[in-house]
Amino acid sequence: MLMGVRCMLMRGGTSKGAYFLAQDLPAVAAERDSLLLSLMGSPDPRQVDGIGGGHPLTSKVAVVSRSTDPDCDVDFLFAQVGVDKPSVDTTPNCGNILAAVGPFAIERGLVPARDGVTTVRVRILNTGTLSELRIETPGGAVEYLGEARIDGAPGTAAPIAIDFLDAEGSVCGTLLPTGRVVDVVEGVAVTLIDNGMPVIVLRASDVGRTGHESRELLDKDVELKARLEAIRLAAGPLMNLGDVRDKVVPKIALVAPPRDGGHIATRSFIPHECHAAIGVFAAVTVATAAVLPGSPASTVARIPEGRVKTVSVEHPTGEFTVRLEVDGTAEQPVVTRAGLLRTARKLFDGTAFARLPAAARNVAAAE
Ligand code: NQM
Repeated sequence: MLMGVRCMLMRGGTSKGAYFLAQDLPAVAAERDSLLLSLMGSPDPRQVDGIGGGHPLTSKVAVVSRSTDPDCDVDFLFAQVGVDKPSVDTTPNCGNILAAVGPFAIERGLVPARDGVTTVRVRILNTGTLSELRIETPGGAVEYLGEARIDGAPGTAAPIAIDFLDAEGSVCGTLLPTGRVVDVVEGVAVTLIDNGMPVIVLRASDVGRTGHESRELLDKDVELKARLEAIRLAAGPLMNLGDVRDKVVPKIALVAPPRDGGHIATRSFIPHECHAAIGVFAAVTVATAAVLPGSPASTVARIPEGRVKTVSVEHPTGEFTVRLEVDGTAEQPVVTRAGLLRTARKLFDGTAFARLPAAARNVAAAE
């Protein structure tokens, strides 16, 4: 038996996902997850029997509802659906999928659109992080087309400005879970940091790479991947994440001196495949690591002066600009707000079909 679920397919930044209203999915997490696995076609490297795109960046889900927090408009639960594993991980944030939550909430009538620009305040349930999205809504309808360009997504589209108000320690509890700017893990100097995403930041040169290699080359680099996974497994408990063998966090960012006019170069792993660009929260977190004096990232970055810093993070398909507002002292800077620009697009709206899980089939048959 097949089960139809109302679903909107959207590009959010450099990712693509299936967007659902929470009320259209089972309330029990285990039932919801088995439904999502079937809808996306997991586990299967090609996700051919579902609507997933066969890659972590296109195997994502957003579950959206009116917020129960009077300070927010909507609640957003992000789910990373495994491609070749039957996993649904709601531990991390996803700032790319977040970008399309604003348009989706307006399209589904959760937030009334103003004539001009509509601000949508989103609480990310995975981590409790608050964000503010500004969506172009001329005449009270979402405008997807426009002139904004983000590297990693083709063409141009209407801009979506996003501000994060409190991303620090989103999953690890504090910005620097070990209390240190530098730790040595498996013989490599790293910063273990979470400003929206738990990330292990290390110099590419410390693992014998330039940090300017292509994504394809790095994805084939079996020796590097084994070394990074050993670092990740050792870092997990230090970051308050426990055994991370089956978790998608922490991610890993190799950093290097900038080469294309930016402030720092990155190659990030999410965590086993090299990202085509860089995740939103990963970019914010790497930029934050780069402003901390003495961190491995600070030794390769060229960070601009001033309290408000516009940091251009280079990645395999271009750059990602993060605006950081920094307080504190020169020795101990504190990032108080992070802002950035994304775009999003509605791709498809309709009904997605899942194979009804065995348990639900029995209930349906008995009715
Ligand atoms: O870091 C990739 C992406 C992401 C997550 C990943 C993201 C983020 O590019 O906020 O956006 O790290 O799996 O969508």
